[in-house]
Amino acid sequence: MSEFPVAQERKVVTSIPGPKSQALHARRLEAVSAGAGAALPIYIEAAHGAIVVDADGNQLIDLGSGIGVTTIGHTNPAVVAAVQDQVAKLTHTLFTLTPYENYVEVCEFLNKYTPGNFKKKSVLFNSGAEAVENAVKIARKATRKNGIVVFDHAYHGRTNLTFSMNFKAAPYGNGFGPTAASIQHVPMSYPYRDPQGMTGEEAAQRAINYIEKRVGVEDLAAIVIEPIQGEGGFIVPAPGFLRTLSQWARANGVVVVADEVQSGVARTGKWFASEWEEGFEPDLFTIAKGIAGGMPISAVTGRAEIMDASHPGGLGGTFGGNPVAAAAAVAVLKQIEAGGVIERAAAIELVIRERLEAMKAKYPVIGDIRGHGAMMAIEFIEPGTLNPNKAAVDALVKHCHSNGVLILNAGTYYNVIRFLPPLAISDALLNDAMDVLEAGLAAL
Ligand code: PLZ
Repeated sequence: MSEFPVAQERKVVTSIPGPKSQALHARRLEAVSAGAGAALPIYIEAAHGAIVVDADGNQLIDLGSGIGVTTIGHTNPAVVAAVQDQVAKLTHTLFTLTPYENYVEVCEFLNKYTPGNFKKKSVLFNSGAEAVENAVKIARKATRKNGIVVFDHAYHGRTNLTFSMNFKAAPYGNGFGPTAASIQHVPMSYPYRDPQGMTGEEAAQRAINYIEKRVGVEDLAAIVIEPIQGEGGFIVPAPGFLRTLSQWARANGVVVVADEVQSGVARTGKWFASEWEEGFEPDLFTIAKGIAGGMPISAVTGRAEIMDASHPGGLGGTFGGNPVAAAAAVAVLKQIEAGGVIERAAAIELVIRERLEAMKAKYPVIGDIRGHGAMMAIEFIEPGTLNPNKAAVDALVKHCHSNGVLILNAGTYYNVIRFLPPLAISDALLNDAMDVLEAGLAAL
């Protein structure tokens, strides 16, 4: 990790948050809307590789990547070089007015590396929510139908349409006005909480029964599903669930949208998490977060005939596929294509899984360990029950933060700790972070 200007080591030099962060936070409380929360109010000055440096000089091990964004690592040298080069050359034209090459190049990459052996096309936006909004527009336009099915525990964004698609009304939607119409939630496959022994096929049939009764197929445009749910708690559906759903959708003329905003782009040890399920064939993918090493850009990629059903001028936005963000995306995608990145995600899983399984054997608050690659999670319970244990998660998150490990919670019941480290993290740093976590468990 010597390519980074900051030593890849954990260093706690003040209380966390330290005095400089506390002063900045006081300013923030005066200036910034209360609507934007702050999970850990330490103010970050720099981040390199897998280390985040705050205003007080504390160095934290990053196990969150800004919620799965800096997958390639903070200030990945190729990304920095590509951005610096691009920003000095061309920062904006608006692609739909006067286009430029790297937008097309990002689309070519995504068309090639998303799963599905058919002709694909892409269109670029700025955020995950914007990609999901547009995937819904595209599916509705192509099918001339309105209904959208989403799943329990889902998260798709904070805009009016996407907060209406989230499972949790609080905190995302409640009080923010009328929800969007024609959206129906159906049961997800949640192996840890479903009836014992329920197969993926059975869980899919349960969802299909809901869809057929509550929505009907006549007006159903699309099913939108995260192949591994992110905010919901890294729920990995039982094998057979996604395949059965997509086969049913195909037979009924329903578009399947895989929301890979959190799970995509090398995160899970595959290009896209949808590949973990044999026979699952999404028509459209929404992609964001990890695609550009921290620069804001997102995409909808999928079947050419569905993507082309939208009329010229129907899709777009001023900043979508901005050339500087696109340059960063090309730099990330080239590194994944060159090899080693996806393999690193798989290797990280082995380190995390071994440590977590050992902890699970010792600490009965750990109910479940799940995930793929560098997208792993622990679900906490009250020992001997299935009752969610939010208190344990809160205590552990606090312990990790105080000891220089940046860790994120998740889950409908806030009882999940998720691991989304940058893939640039070394085994030594990962183990150091796991030692901190384990000390917190022992102290519970
Ligand atoms: N779809 C699957 O995970 C974003 C939310 C952070 P945006 N998840 C992190 C927060 O609290 O706002 C996400 C996701 C999935 C869509 C989105 C939305 O992506 O880039 O945040 O709009």
